[in-house]
Amino acid sequence: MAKTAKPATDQVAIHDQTLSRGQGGELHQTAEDGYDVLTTSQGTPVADDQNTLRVGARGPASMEDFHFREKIFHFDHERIPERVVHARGYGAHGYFETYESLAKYTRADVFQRPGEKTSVFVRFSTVAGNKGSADLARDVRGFAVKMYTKEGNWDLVGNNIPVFFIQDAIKFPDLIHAAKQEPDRAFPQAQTAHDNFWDFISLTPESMHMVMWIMSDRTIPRSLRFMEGFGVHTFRFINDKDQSTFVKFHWKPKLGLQSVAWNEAVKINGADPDYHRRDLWQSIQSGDFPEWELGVQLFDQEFADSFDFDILDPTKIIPEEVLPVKPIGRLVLDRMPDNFFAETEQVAFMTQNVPPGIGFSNDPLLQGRNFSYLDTQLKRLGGPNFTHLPINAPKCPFAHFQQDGHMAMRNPVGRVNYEPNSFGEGPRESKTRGYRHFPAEEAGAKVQLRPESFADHYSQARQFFISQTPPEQRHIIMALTFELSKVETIAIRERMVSHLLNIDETLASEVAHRLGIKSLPKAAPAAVATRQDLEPSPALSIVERGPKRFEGRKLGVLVTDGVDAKLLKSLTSAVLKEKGLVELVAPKVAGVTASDGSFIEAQHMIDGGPSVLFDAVALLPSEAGVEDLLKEATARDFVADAFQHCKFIGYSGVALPLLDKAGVEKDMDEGVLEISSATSATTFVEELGKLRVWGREPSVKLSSA
Ligand code: HDD
Repeated sequence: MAKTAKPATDQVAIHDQTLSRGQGGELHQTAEDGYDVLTTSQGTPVADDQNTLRVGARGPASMEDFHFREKIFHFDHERIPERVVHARGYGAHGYFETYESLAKYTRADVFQRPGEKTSVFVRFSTVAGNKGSADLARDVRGFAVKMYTKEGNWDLVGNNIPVFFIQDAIKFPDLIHAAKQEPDRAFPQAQTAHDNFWDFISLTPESMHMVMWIMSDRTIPRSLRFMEGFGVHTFRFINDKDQSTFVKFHWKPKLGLQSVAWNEAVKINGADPDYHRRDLWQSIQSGDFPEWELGVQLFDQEFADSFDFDILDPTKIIPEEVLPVKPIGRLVLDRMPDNFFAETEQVAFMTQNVPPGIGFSNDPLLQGRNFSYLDTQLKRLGGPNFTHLPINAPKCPFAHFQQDGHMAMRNPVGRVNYEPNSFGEGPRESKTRGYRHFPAEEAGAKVQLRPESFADHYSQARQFFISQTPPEQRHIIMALTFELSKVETIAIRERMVSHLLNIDETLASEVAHRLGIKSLPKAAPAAVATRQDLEPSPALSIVERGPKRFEGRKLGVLVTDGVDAKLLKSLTSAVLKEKGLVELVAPKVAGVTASDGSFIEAQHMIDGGPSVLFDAVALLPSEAGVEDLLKEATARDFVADAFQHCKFIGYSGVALPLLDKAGVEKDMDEGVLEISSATSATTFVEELGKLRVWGREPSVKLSSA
C-alpha cells in the first residue's frame, strides 16, 4: 500500500470512483485520504489484512474469510519448476545495434540497416546449481540473448565457452545427471568436484577439450560484464537468393576479459553469494551500461571441407587466428527488469527461434536442442501459451490460428480460425516473406553412429592448454587437482590422468604428483592415433585479452577516522578519471571523520567488505587508526588476501605496520605501491589497468603445492 497520499493531479475519476495511478501506470482504488486501497485479486477492497476472520477473539478461524483463503492459495502456488539446468540466472534488457548491412550473406532483417537498434533481453546463468546457489561456483555461464526482431524473435542461446562436453544431444541427460548433486545424498550443490561428474567425464573422451576450458579461469569470471559469449554451433546465414554461408557467433566484452582466482571465488561466495547479480545491477543502475560486440566467423563449404575438424562437431572451435572474427554490431544492456519473476524467470529461450535468414547446421547437438527447449517451457511455464507473456511475445506484429489452452490471453476474434478459408479472413502464408529452410541436399542410410570426422578429442584440448600464459596453466593444473581431490574413487582419478597424458605430459604429471599418484597410468587409448600439433591461439587466453585500463573495476579503500582527506580525494578522482569505482571500507559502516573534519560515508564495515570484493585495494588509515586495525583480524585478512590474490595494493606510509602484520611487508613487490601525493595516486591507478601481479603467485603459493 502506498504510504503517501497521492496528489490530486494523479487522480482520475472513472465510473464515479476516484482512482489513482500506480508506479507502472496501473489504476488503484483510492481511499478518502488518498491512499491506494488494497484489494483481493477480484478487486474487492480489503478492510483488514492483519487478522483472519475468527469466531470470538480467541476462537477458531472462519472458512468464510475469502480474502485469507485467496491470499494463502496464491502464495502456495507462487513457485514454478526451476530450470532443469541453468536454474540460477540474472537478466537485463537492452538493444543490439547493427554496424553494416549483411544483406550479401543473410536476409535476417536485423542485419540489413546500419545503425538500426533492436530490443533484446539477455539472461546469464550458471548451469549446475539450483536457483539459490552462489554466483561464483566454478561453472560454465549461460549467455542467452533474445532479439525481438521485426521478423520474429531470434534466440541465440549460448555459453561463455565456445565448445561443449558432448557431441550428441542424446548424452545431455547423462551429462547433467552426473554433474548435478548425486541423487542419493543430494550434494554437492553447484559443484562438479565429485565422483559422478568425473566418472562420466573420464568415460567420455569427447569432453576433454571442454574440460580444459572449465578447469581454466573462464568458469570463475570476475563479472558477467567481463566474459565472452559464444553461439557454439555452426549456424547458417541464408540470403535472399537462398544461398548459405556458415557462421559462428562470438560476443566480445568491451571492457576486456577478467576472472578471479579460485581461492578468491571460494571467499566471494561467502562474502556475497550474489556477487555477479549485484555487479550487473549496480553497473546498469548507475548508467555504466555493459557492452559487447557481436562478431562472426563466416565461411563456405570449401573452407569447411578443408578445415582440420568437422564444423558440425560442437567440441571444436575455429581458432580466430585461422578465421578472424568480424565485428557486426554491438549489444548494450541498459535496463533492469521491473520484476525478476515476470521477466528473468519466465523468459523462455529456444534455440529453434530463428527469423528468416538464420538457419541450422546438422550439428547433432543443435538438432537435439531444437527439440528440448520448446518441450521444457511447457513444463516450466505450465501450458502452451507462454508466448503470451510479455517477455516472450514478439514485439513485431504476429497473426496465427493457435487458440485456447491454459491462460489464453490472445484469442482469435471473429468466426474464422483456420486456413485456407473462403471468407477471405485471417492471415495467409507468404512465399516471399516467410521463413524458408535452407534446401540442403541430404542422403544416406539411417544409422546410429558417430562420424569418423568427430574422432579427434585431444588436439584442440592441447591447443587450448598451450595457448595459456604460465599463470593460467598453473590454474588449470590446480583446478584439476582440486576437483579430482574430491573424487573418492582412485580409479576415476587415474582414468582422468590417463586422458591428460594425451593432452600434455607436464599437465598430466603435475596433476598426478599433486594427487599423490605414484606412477603415471598408461595414456588413454585415443580414437585417433596421432594427435595434431596445432599452433597456439593467443585469443584463447584471458590474460592476453584483459582490459587496457581500470574502467568498470572497483578499488576498495580501507580508511579510519583521521584519513588524509586530500590524499583520498586525489586517489578517488584518479580512479574516477579511469572510469573505475571507489568504495570505502571503514571500522564503522557509517563512515569516518577525515583529517579536515569532514565526515565521509563508507560503503562497508571491514567484516562486510573483505578485499575479495574489489579488484585492487588501497590502505589509507591515519596513524591512530592503524593501531586499532592491527588488532582486527579482519583488517589483516583484508591485506593478506589482497596480496595472496595478486592484487595491486596502494598504501600510505603510516599503513606499513599493517602490511607487516599481514605478513606482506617482507615480500613487497612492484604491485605494492606507496601513495603519498596526487602524483603517486595517479601512478598507482595507471598500474591498476594490469589488474593482477601474477608473477607474485608462486611466492604466495596460491597455486603451487
Ligand atoms: Fe541448454 C537451458 C545453453 C546444450 C537443454 N541452455 C539453457 C540455457 C542456456 C543453455 C544458456 C539457459 C537459458 C535461459 O537463460 O533461460 N545448452 C546451452 C548450450 C549448449 C546447450 C550453449 C550446447 C552448446 N541444452 C543443451 C542440450 C540440451 C539442452 C544438448 C538438451 C538436449 N538447455 C536445455 C533445456 C534448458 C536449457 C533443458 C533448461 C531450461 C530451458 O532450457 O529453458 O531445455
